[in-house]
Amino acid sequence: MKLFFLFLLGNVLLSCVTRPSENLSHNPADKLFEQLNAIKNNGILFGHQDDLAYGVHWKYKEGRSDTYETAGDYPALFGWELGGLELGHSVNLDSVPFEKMHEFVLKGYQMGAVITFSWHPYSAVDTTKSAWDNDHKVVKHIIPGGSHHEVFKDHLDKVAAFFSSLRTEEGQQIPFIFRPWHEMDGGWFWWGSSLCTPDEVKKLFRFTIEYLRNDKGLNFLSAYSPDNHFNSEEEYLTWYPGDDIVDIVGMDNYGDFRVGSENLEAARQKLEIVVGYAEKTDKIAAFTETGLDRMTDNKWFTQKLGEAFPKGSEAEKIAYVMLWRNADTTHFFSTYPGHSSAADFKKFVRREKVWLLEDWNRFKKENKLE
Ligand code: BMA
Repeated sequence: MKLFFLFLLGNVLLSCVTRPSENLSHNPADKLFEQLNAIKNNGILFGHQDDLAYGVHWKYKEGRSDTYETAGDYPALFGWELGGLELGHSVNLDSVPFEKMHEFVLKGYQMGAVITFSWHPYSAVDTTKSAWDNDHKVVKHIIPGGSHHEVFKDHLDKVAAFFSSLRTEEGQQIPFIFRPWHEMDGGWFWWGSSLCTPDEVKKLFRFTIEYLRNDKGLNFLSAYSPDNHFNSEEEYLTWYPGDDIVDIVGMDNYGDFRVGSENLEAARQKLEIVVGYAEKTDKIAAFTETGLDRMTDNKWFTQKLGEAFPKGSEAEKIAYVMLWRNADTTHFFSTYPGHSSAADFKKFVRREKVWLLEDWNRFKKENKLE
């Protein structure tokens, strides 16, 4: 009898900490939200842009990954870039063929990883101008009512077609995060603070998400990610398009990690603003982009990056941190095998709450989140 009660008690306790898979949403994007939401306080996914496509000394070699070859496991999140897709190009602005990206996305999803997309689109007003054109106003011409709104819609149609093609063999839509109009608080993009008003950016963001969701029937998570130019929640929300549009609140931040002028305390406080807002509004908080170009600090991972979300801090409630791409020896933001920061990277990803793919998959399995 005693044993029976113990058994019952055990089951009751277990049902409190785990949730049966049947309770998970059937909609892939909602399920991804539930998975990411469950990480809060438990772990932080390590992500890397273009990780499966190329690394510092290689390109398009099946199974290769600078992260895997340095630390023995793949990232738990893969970032991909869409720039060029809107013009019908077959390769993105970093020469990644969209056909290959399609394969990598499928593969990453099958491995259990989270997929996120950034977008550095060409201007719909003058398609010879890249995302970094900060001399010509674009946003006011492409939002509803603008002279180039229809051209912009055509660009979005191309993005929608690509997103819609991301399906498993059974035809199920692969869930993903879309993070458009990032770093709008900086002055380097045509959608940045030097060329448009917060209201115009909000309109652009809203139109983009609503068009893809309502007109194109796509289901995905959206992410809002200004750069680091804010010191309060109010400033953080300057460009925010609305709680009904956004699922993930994030921040890109390279500036507070620049060697010689680091401000890790500021980086932590900004992450805490993001986490605080996510907590209030039931969103997911994330560190959407960071890294150190050429990784000129061998202890950067544990002593700089890790210090922006120290153990036990509120900042540690972010669901993921994504490092920018490893293009070649002159332009790389993470580590690679043989690099002088490799040992420190291994140490960083061994930190209890920093998760590569195996940790993430184990967590999902143990908590019936698959
Ligand atoms: C930037 C750099 C560029 C790249 C762009 C889009 O930060 O890495 O080389 O073209 O991102 O991926």
